[in-house]
Amino acid sequence: MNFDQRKSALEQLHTQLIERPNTPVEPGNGIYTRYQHPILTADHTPLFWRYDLSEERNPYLMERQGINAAFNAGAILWEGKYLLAVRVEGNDRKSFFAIAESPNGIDNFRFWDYPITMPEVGRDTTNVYDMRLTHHEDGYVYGLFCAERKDLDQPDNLSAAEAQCGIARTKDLKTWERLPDLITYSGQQRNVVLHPEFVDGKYAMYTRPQDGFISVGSGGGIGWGLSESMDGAEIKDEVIVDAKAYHTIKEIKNGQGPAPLKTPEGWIHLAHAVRNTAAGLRYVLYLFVTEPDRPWQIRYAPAGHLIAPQGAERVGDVSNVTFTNGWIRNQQDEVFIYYASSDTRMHVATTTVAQLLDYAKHTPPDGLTSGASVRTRSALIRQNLGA
Ligand code: M1P
Repeated sequence: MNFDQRKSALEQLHTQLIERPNTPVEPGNGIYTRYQHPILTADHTPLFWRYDLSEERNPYLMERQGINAAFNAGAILWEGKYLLAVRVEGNDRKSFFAIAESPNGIDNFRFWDYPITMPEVGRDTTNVYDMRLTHHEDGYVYGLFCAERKDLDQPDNLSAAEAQCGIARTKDLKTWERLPDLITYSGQQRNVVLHPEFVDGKYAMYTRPQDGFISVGSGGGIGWGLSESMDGAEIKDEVIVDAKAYHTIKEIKNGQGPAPLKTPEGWIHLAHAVRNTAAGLRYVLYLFVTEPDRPWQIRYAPAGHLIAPQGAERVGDVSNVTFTNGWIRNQQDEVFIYYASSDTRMHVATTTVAQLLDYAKHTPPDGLTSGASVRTRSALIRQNLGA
């Protein structure tokens, strides 16, 4: 193939991939509907991000700056479009954020021409990832994300890093104002999410205190705290909303997904939970509902996972992982759950506010023993068999 033939073959494949319709996988489990294809992969990124398209400079039409993965996306409904703030990871292992837009939320996701240029504050960030978007009632869209830097106290340990919560805000999703990182008194922070409303006149955040970079140590659980401001945000006191627990899906750690959805029956939360196995960590998604006036108090906590990696989702750069930091509720109260599989690609599952509340209210909570699980299952069987 000569240069022009290769270029047009690449363009054709790329267009086919982006315009490929996504079809629901029926009948599903009644809680949500999965879709046949991932909605975003590394191959969805524009060719002009990866190739030098000049024959003079790049006669072999080589990929000059490869993309490794597109995953862990924040989400927002913006001017009628479904927008994802995607964690795009280059072959150099560095992540950055880029907006991809779809007319219907399930297919035809197309990246904007340029990734987000995120300003720096303080010491330069080595890596940024997992942005949660919150359209706050103060008028700004906030992006809270993990800001990772080398741990300077351990110069000889090249894996020693520090995770803190980076904060940026925007009014158009194009130009971002970086604000100082969140200050807490819990060592490190990942999975911090801004609540969309003021609470007692203050900004409220879900946190995830942790002792180290990977291991949460004695920290962990989804925390909650208030800050007077987002420009110099500081949480002095954290309370735990949802603790990790022995022999549950969240035995090792857990973390808030996107900002919760407000309903008259409470705030619907989506989160990830991690447990250890002989094959390594297993990440699943779960749901809980907190009280309408006290978003830090759990009202309904269905047992177990809502979404776990299935089939091809189970394999990737970090296998056996589902992770979420974005969902969209549209004007019809349909909910688009955006989740990543195995730190590699993005998927969507669709449902409604009504279905999620029904699931939360009617799925038994975790009884914490096999005996308790048999009792709730036998009650269901008796109802169905009429005995
Ligand atoms: O590799 C799985 C996930 O690991 C981390 O999440 P957490 O701190 O909650 O365990 C993050 O690096 C996340 O991006 C990643 O998907």
